[in-house]
Amino acid sequence: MRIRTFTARTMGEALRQVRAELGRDAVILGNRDTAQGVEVTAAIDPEDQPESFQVHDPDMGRGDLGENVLPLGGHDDDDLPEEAEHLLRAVAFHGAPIEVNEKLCRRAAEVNDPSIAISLAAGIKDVFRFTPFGHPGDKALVLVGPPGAGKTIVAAKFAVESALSGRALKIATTDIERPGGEMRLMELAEILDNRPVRLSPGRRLEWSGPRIIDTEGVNPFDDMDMQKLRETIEINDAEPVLVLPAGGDPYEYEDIAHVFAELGVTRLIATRLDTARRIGGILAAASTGLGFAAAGASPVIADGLHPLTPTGLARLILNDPDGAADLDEYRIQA
Ligand SMILES: Nc1nc2c(ncn2[C@@H]2O[C@H](COP(=O)(O)OP(=O)(O)OP(=O)(O)O)[C@@H](O)[C@H]2O)c(=O)[nH]1
Ligand SMILES: [Mg+2]
Repeated sequence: MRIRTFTARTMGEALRQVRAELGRDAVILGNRDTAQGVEVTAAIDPEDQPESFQVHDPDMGRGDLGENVLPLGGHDDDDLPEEAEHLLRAVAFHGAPIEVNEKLCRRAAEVNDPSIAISLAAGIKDVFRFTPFGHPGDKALVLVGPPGAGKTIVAAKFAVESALSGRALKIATTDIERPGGEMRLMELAEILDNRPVRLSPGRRLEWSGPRIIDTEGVNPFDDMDMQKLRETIEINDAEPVLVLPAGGDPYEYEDIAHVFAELGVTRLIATRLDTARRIGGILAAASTGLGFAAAGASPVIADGLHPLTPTGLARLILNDPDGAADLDEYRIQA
């Protein structure tokens, strides 16, 4: 299996180059705009390459294919052609930025374990950070993110977890101006006997133990929205945690991650992993440096949150049907 990058003025031109040089079976790993036009990265199993481009001597012809060529499957080129193909297609499917896909596949190729999940997990460890929640400290967490990301459900899941474990956790919400904003939390509070504090944005929650503040959905590109959030974070001396639903546009999510990083966000909770087929957006956001703190894979509050590990993420990327089941085995302790 080989990976090669093509640059051209237009996408059509680049795809013609891919077709001409690698043949019809080439797998497109990704593309990005460049100053010159567009860059497309494609991969091919040498057996599927047109005759004129087949390289029979592994050391010969590599130069012909350019510096960006890399073998997947070891030095005798194709120990695992099927697995390599599966890996490339699975990674490309999610639509993460090309640099991320390339890094994941290069490292996986180096590791070349008989299990592609293990090879991919090694790539994942290199590219992403994993920063699970430890024992609840006295610091406040502020859940931030775009509208509808799952912030309130995450807060509710933490509340349920704390009720189950018997550890006190104060919940507050600044989503008090929008009709119905805090309704779900309030309903839950009745059941849990843990009434959330209605907190005006930019005000301090007077509570010294572990606490979580749910916030209203914001437009990440609106300075006033972000300033209001900044005030809430600063006055509460809190750690902002980004909540992002899987399934969003990778480039949009990269931008969103950068904007929230300016607020002090260093980790994220990925939600809706149960409903999204493509997690390239989440991968793109995390590739900017945000650590994976936890995952949400159900709208049902009682299902709780789950830790995300390199192997779990690898299985999700590989669309392993047992991957989602993996997430169900563990629960975050609030
Ligand atoms: N399937 C699924 N649905 C989820 C998950 N997390 C949240 N949801 C649903 O996503 C929708 C939005 O969730 P909320 O928690 O209200 O999102 P929010 O970020 O608080 O939204 P705003 O406060 O309006 O910004 C709801 O219908 C939730 O039930 C998840 O992990 N899986
Ligand atoms: Mg909400």
